[in-house]
Amino acid sequence: MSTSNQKLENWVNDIANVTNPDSIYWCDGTHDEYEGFIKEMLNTGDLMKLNEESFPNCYLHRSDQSDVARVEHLTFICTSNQEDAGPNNNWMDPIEAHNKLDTLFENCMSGRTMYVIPYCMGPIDSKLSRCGVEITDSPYVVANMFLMTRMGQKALARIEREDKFVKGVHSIGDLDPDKRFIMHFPEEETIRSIGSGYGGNALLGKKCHALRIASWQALKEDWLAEHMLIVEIENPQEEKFYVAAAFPSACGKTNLAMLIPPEGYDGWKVRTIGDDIAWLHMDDSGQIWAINPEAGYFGVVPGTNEDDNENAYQAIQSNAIFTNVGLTDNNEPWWEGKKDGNPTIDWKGETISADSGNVFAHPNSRFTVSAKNNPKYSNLADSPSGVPISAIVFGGRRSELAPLVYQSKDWNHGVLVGASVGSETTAAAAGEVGIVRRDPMAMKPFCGYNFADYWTHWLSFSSKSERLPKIFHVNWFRKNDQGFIWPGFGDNLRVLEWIIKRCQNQADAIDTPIGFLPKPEDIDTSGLDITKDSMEELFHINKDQWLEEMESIREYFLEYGDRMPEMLLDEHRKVVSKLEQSD
Ligand code: GTP
Ligand code: SPV
Ligand code: MN
Repeated sequence: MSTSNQKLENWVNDIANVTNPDSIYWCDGTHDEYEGFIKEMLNTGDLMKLNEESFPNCYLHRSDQSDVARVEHLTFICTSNQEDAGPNNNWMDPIEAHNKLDTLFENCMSGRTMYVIPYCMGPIDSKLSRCGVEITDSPYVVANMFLMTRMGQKALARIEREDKFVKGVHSIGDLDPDKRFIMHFPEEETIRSIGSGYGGNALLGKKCHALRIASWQALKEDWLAEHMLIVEIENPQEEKFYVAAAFPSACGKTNLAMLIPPEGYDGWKVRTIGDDIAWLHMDDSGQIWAINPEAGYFGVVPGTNEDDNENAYQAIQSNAIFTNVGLTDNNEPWWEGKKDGNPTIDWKGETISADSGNVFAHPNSRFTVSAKNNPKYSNLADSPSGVPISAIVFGGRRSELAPLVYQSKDWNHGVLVGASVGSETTAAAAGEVGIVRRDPMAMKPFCGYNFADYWTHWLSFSSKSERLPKIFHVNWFRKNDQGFIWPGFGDNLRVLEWIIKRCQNQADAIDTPIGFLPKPEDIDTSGLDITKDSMEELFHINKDQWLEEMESIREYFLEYGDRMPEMLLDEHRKVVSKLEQSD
């Protein structure tokens, strides 16, 4: 196979001339092809077959031990003007970046096959979808892209029709962390990634294209590319609602997207549209619609079990690729939080004992599965027009401060709520874990341009529509000395219920300086083992702590200088003055 599109053909040849592969292979996206790649990787040792009886068609991949997470310090946005990348991004001059990369990519594929993956982010026949082509020398990347995107012949046909695609080149290089770079050229709509085979660094359709490049395109074309799950919630009256929620990496998106209603919530149905990325577009009537550009999940494995997240657990029983989990004595995958099995080998392949303190799965170990594996997959995930969004929810991992849920006063205040998200860092990115950092809209690692311009773009929607989604903030992670106060997982539906009722004007609220809080009786806690005191603790607003938080947000905003939208600073001042006046 090759292509009738001259631009694509020329580009592939240009890359081949630099990288010098032994051969070029165009992926057609068929199941047979996938099976072929799996077989090849079993031969090379890139994959190991897991217990065929209990985990049919499941495989284990062990990544290089220095290559287990996204690397934000090696991720760059290369715009001609540094200001356009903003203080939120590492920046490199595009000419300097290209020079550096040209040296690194020279002959990097010699002795290897170069795979060409045409892919479509979003339903193949949706006008909201965008195509790309990833060139890679990693069969593991091809197999993951097969499970997670719509790739192959149909995508190529669309690219040939549209004559437009994002260009991504990836090579594992020699996996040397000192020669690892994930570079984005939004003005050229190109991505170059070298030295890592892992997740968001290497599966270029995901964070590199669908967020960093797409957020830039969305700015130019007046839409939004966000780090959001999309969940469908049907109430007992059979009314359906669609909620989009942005939480930082490893803060609960996949879990919320696959939620199972708790006991007592008879008649409620929850289905998944997407678990990580949403593209939001406004129609002529002012309604926001969302598509999930992905077709599969690259999910956090640790903590996945039949009690907390049965849908995800079911989804990974067959046809899954596991990356960096441990193994049991009968060759099943094993991870912390799994209820059964006798683990003996850790993610590095070393035999260790199950003594306390020993960890078998890497904290950022992941599963890759097609979205169709999810028992609660919604067919509307394939709908070309997407789904209408009623509510946007922001959240973070905050052991203190942020209440279980609150609602913004209006859209502009909601933009402040999103821009103010802070969250404790997790293992999803290399670096220290558990430190609160500002992660506006959960997009700190993913916004392909200056956050100040991004907030201005968000604010611009307020004048465009009377039908904007309501904006909320949640925190499942507030702690006391016994650990998490809120049970979380399925019980988060109790909070979503209030959110939906607010969208329908069916629930009251308490007006506070930080936003609208539920009345205590409006969060249904029946059947829950939680005291009234704990509920009060979950909603407690500590004025001094909040004033401190607002001050740290103000200081953060100052980093954005002149580009900072005055409207957002106004929203900030309003909250501070209301806090100061409160008792
Ligand atoms: P990325 O794929 O990195 O973007 O992560 P994500 O936002 O999809 O996070 P995910 O749903 O995979 O959850 C990450 C971790 O948070 C897992 O270990 C979960 O067990 C835990 N978690 C998710 N939801 C809850 C919750 O409601 N309460 C508590 N306490 N933990 C949760
Ligand atoms: C995240 O880190 O937000 C992920 C995993 O979803 S990765 O694909 O590595 O970005
Ligand atoms: Mn993510």
